[in-house]
Amino acid sequence: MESQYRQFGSSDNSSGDAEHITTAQTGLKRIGGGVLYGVLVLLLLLILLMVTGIKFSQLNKEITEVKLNLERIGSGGKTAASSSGATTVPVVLQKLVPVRGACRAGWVSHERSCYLLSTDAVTWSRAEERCRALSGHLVVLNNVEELDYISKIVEINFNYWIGLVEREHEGHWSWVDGTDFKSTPTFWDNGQPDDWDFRESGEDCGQIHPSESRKRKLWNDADCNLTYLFICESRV
Ligand SMILES: [Ca+2]
Ligand SMILES: [Ca+2]
Repeated sequence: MESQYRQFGSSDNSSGDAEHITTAQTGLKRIGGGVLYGVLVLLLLLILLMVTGIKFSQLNKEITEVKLNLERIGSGGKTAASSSGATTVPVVLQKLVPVRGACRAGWVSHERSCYLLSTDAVTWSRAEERCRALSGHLVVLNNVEELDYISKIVEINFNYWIGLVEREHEGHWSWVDGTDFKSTPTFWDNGQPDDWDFRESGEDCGQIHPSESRKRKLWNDADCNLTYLFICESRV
């Protein structure tokens, strides 16, 4: 009886050990499963973050395009601010075939200046460097006649950098050749300069806007690090 009891007891112990081992193994499996699950969740989160990041940068780009298009449409039919602060009806112009005159090959002549229209898009600084390397500077629009001439010879659908830059502090615009900004009329487009804060580095460089029809180009302040075509000017 005692031996039976012992036998029974011993058999009960070994079954208990087996159960402990099985429970421990199940526990380990669960922990292993949990870790694997955690790693998978982390991986999924990483992929999600990467996809969201890519989507956000695409969205950023698209918003920029939409904003530019809105500005373009806005400038297409609305009145524009003139130097006197009054509003004027957009001036429609005839396309002009530019002539070389006394200028170097590739440049076109108007009054006492020569102009070069770039065929590639670069940042504002690079554009000014390129003009200086050619003994000129980004175009300085001294008067409305010069702006109208430029408006007649550029491609109407593109933006072009001009020699206008905001240096020292916000709101202090200057011409690259040292011409006093206060001495020249201004042709900011409606609502410009807006130093659009969507751009990380603000908008400190001047350009002329594209438009749907050939008319007097108006100015916009843009992010200097974006790339656009540009216009150089040099004396005859
Ligand atoms: Ca000029
Ligand atoms: Ca702007």
